[in-house]
Amino acid sequence: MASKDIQVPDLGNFHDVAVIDVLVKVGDSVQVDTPLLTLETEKATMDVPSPEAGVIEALLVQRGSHVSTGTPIATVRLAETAAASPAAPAAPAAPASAAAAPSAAAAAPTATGSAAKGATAAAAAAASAPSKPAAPAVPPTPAAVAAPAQLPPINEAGFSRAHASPSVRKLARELGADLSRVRGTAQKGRISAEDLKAYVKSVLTGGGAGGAASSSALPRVNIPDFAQFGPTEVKPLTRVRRITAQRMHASWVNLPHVTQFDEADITELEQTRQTLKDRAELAGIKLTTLAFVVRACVRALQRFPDFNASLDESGENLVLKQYIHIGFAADTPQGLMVPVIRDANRLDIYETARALSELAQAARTGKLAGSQMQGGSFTISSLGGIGGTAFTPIINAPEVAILGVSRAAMRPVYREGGFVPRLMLPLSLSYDHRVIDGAAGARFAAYVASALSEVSQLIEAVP
Ligand code: CAO
Repeated sequence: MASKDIQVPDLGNFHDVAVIDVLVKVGDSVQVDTPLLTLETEKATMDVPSPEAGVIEALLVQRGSHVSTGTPIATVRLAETAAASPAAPAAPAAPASAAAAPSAAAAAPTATGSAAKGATAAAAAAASAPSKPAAPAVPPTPAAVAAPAQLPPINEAGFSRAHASPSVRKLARELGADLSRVRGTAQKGRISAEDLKAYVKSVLTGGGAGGAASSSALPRVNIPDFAQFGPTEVKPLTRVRRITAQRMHASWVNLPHVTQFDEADITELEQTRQTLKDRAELAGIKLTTLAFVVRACVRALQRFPDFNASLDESGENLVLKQYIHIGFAADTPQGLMVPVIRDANRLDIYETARALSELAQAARTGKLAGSQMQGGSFTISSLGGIGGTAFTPIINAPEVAILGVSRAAMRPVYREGGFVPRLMLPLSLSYDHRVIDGAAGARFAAYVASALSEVSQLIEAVP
């Protein structure tokens, strides 16, 4: 009996398409049109059917591989009858759902409810995406007919990041459901088929678009196919960046931010720092401006305890913390990390400086333990070593405030009838306006500025 290599049929302009499922294994008997693989493009999933009948002798791709037109998929030992009449390569199955082409669906608002309309949507998809192959004008599957126009369009970036198995991803494509909106309840937050069905049901029964992303009913940003404008390269976000993105977004949409700007005269502070720096260096300590800022914040948090607090789950109580754990943003090769100096109120200026450099070093070398990034009650984001005159930091929720520090610069300051050169440090305090009033925000920032200008209090021993 002869054997034959089965290849990926013509995929039009699609290249390097992801194999999200391999549907057969070595030894399986297949008929003509038995699905062999499921592929997932940006717009749809599609099954690749076998053009031959026979037995799978070898599999040449695996889940997670990327294939293009002509890539060998499997070797099939041909059944005798089939061997006598070689079949033409089969076209891939139709994209599972017209709704899986969100931009096209949006461009064809009448495309709902019937097979004919579904086909119109598929044609519209082809028309609106000239760089993609035309979607076959075939009636959509029952699932596609059932897919309602009310389901929000698929956000491709979010969909590809969603934690779900290939079969659930496939089902989501068939239903035209955006996985990034579905809350996963399986192990480690994985989205199960039940989660997906519950989400779709909730939307169809008028429960809203559901899911974490849509509970705030935010309009989605439409992501076009950038390749139509020129060459592109896809670079996956690092794990740290993905976590940062999620947290920043959660804070940005949940906390009403106000940023209060102020500036501190650190002329004396810098003179003192220069005199203490060499002594600190002998003890292996790098005494930077930031250590003084941490000390000033400790004093301000002791004076204004509402800034060292969090709203509880109900949003109706303020949890005042009896400890002062100060986080600071550190720029690392892996991305932004926020190590926490525990009990910063118990550390003097040298201990604070040592804690800063040890934690920053651990963060940069990937040696920071998870526990060293937890429990912060207030955060400082210092870009002073880099530059800038001001910025609006995003609060490290559930904390209620964050202090941004920009680069100190010598500036002419008008005092007692004349201009004098002073070293001025720009401060940007962002606070949660649900908890902190504008006047309190201004007082806190002014207090930090004044504490920084009274350096003797920052370097005195901690009781
Ligand atoms: N103005 C002027 N000079 C400053 C300064 C400021 N605001 N802050 C620090 N400097 C000086 C330091 O005093 C030091 O001077 P010397 O060499 O004379 O001692 C020099 O700049 C370098 O300091 P550094 O950056 O090495 O150390 P640091 O303690 O100031 O900061 C750390 C440590 C980890 C915060 C910093 O390295 C870092 O990663 N910054 C980026 C934080 C970030 O990405 N924030 C954005 C987060 S998104 O909101």
